[in-house]
Amino acid sequence: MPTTSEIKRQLRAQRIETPSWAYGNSGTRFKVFAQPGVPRTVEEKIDDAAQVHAFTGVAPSVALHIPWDRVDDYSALARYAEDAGIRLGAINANVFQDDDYKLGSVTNPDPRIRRKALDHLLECVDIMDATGSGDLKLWFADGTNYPGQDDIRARQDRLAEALAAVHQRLGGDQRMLLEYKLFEPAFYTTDVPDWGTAYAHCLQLGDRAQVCVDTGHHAPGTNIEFIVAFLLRAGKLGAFDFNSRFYADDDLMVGAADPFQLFRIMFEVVRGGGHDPAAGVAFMLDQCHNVEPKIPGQIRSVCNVQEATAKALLVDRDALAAAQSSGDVIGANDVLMDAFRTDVRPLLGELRAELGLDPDPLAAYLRSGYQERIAADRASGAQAGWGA
Ligand code: AOS
Ligand code: ZN
Ligand code: ZN
Repeated sequence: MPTTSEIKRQLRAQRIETPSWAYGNSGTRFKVFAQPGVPRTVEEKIDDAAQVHAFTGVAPSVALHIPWDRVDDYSALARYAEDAGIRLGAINANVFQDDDYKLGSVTNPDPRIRRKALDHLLECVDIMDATGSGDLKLWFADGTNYPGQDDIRARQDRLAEALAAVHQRLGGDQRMLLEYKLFEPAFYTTDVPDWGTAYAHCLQLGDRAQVCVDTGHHAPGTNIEFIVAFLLRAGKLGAFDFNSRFYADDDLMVGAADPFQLFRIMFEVVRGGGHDPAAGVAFMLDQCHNVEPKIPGQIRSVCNVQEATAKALLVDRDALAAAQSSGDVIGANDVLMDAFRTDVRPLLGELRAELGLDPDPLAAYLRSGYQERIAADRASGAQAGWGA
């Protein structure tokens, strides 16, 4: 059983990255409800992400999305983030929001459009060079809506070709994180629909290619912790896009729908050594706050990831191994459930106090006056939103 100070040491080392797009307005295809104080520029998104870090102490980076966060000078943006107390994290490419991509991006039957998509991915690596970001996150909306619409196998060939060109371009500590998603926007075939497809491509590509597990991207009932255990064992778990879902890719606050699942996932992360920063697993959030306030939504998610991690670290692994090897089915399950049922909020409160933070980050943020200030200061000008 790890000691409290060991658990705290590991929690202090954990890093959770927030996404720039979580701070802008978002919604569904039916309606986007604008909120007061939402950022108008990428710098303002960085300011808001810095608040999440200031109150939680474990969210020191923000992921960018290109072109939503396009600027002229990325090195200057990196300095801006540094001055705000955080750094720029993963670069998320976007090859899904251009009319040209109606029939796909890197898997499009038209070679001109494939070239355009690849050029964007390579441009994202140039941006990484300027920002110092280590991770390129790739999610493809590519797929088809009707049987016969395109050649499923040829699309895999085109995908492999584009991924290889990107892999080839990476240098230094850079890597690519390939994200999969069961469906949406394509409704018949998706070119990277599941972890197996992503894993197979990454395996073929080489060491700089790893899989990103977005927790909202599976069929209902999928055992995500199994996927996590498998990928970690294979050295191919690169990152998480954490969020929660009740139905499909709902992008709700982490741990809101199923805190037990989040615990089970984090237990497999801990079991496989993935919580050790040296393992290089990036814990990112991928959320769209449609009705809840943005910064509080991110703070809540960061705290929920931390809570699940603390519970996972609390599992008495020796007792678990003993129960497992003696075939004590109920005893083994009890060991896991004991940790899940433990209230770790006092432990996290202590940890934050030791870091000089308020034990309750959300309450402290709400008291800080920041929300009122941005609502007043950002009253004019166009707000950033999903897609802008
Ligand atoms: C899309 O469903 C994926 O979750 C992406 O990771 C992400 O939400 C999008 O690319 C925004 O960057
Ligand atoms: Zn995602
Ligand atoms: Zn998604």
